[in-house]
Amino acid sequence: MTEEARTPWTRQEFERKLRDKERFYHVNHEFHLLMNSGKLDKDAIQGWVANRFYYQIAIPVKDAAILSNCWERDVRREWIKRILDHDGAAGTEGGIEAWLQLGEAVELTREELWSLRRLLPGVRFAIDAYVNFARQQPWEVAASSSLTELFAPGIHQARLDNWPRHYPWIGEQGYRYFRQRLTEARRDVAYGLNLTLDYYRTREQQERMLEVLQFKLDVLWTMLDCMWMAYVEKKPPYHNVT
Ligand code: AHQ
Repeated sequence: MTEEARTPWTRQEFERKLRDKERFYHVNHEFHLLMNSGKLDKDAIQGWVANRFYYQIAIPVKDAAILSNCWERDVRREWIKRILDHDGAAGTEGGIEAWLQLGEAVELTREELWSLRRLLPGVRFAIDAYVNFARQQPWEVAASSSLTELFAPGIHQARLDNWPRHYPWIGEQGYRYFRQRLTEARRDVAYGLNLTLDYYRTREQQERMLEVLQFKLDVLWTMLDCMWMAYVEKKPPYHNVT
């Protein structure tokens, strides 16, 4: 191996390598391209909201898994904010409640979301893989896998910009989650990026982080592959044998 290939990237080079993975972010998946150009039908929008509900309720469990492996009080004091952002805390209802309101805004009931009746097997497997990754990996590695949110502010803004004119039937209360996530994601990324740039020191560790980020990008992309089959191709699992 050449000397260059063993030399650690500078913080700036390392951050650039992370950000260079943006093209793999699921905002570029054809399901999102159809969504943000108004080409999904109501069933597809409802299916996306119902399947993403499982992701939303999994995030606090994932973050609690990270906390359970972390012995650093200062890190826990910061990371616990992510759980409260979703579960709610004194005076704020939280992101899960906001997503339930998104469900009602697309004409699903809260009971339907909680029932997980619409949850596709492949979406469940992808999300469970992410939760189990957080349980099994060192807390720093699991924490750094949240950095797909480097690319998230744009995706929430795209929904706020495009949905009202493409999907006028969606109730106004449905946009609350995306608005609050814009600020929360930026705070989370600032902390998660700094932690990541500090933790991965050697070139080998830095290359490993690129693999960790790709794993999480794969989780998000695979979720939409499953939703494409079910809600665009109209070929959900077992469609031809039931
Ligand atoms: O709403 C999202 C959210 O709360 C989180 C937490 C974070 C993590 O810990 O992995 N990732 C994430 C994401 C959220 N929304 C997704 C979307 O497309 O609406 C994006 C997703 C992410 O980028 O990982």
